[in-house]
Amino acid sequence: MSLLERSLETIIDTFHQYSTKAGHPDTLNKREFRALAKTELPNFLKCGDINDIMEDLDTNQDQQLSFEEVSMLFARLTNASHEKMHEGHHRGHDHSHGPGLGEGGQSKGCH
Ligand SMILES: [Ca+2]
Ligand SMILES: [Zn+2]
Repeated sequence: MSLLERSLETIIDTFHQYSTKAGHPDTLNKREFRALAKTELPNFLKCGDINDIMEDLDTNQDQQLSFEEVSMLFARLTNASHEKMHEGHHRGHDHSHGPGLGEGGQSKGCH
């Protein structure tokens, strides 16, 4: 598999590592989502936002996050990181990137 394909499967594997901890094995409850966010997204997600983010992602409001629901977050974070890379960096023919969310040390995570 290519690096990109492996990266996409890593997202699925990581989701399942947390979704299988309690309750329904294929959804994240609040606790599982908090654990995933803290451990796996310490640089990309700011601490205080986790409850709001979960509410926002839970589009069918069943207090559980399906893979489909949480995949919106991964898409948004990827996009936000690319936007960050372009702060002060051109998008044109001299296209270049600064640090993304992970490298920029946007937050120190929360423990
Ligand atoms: Ca849901
Ligand atoms: Zn770019």
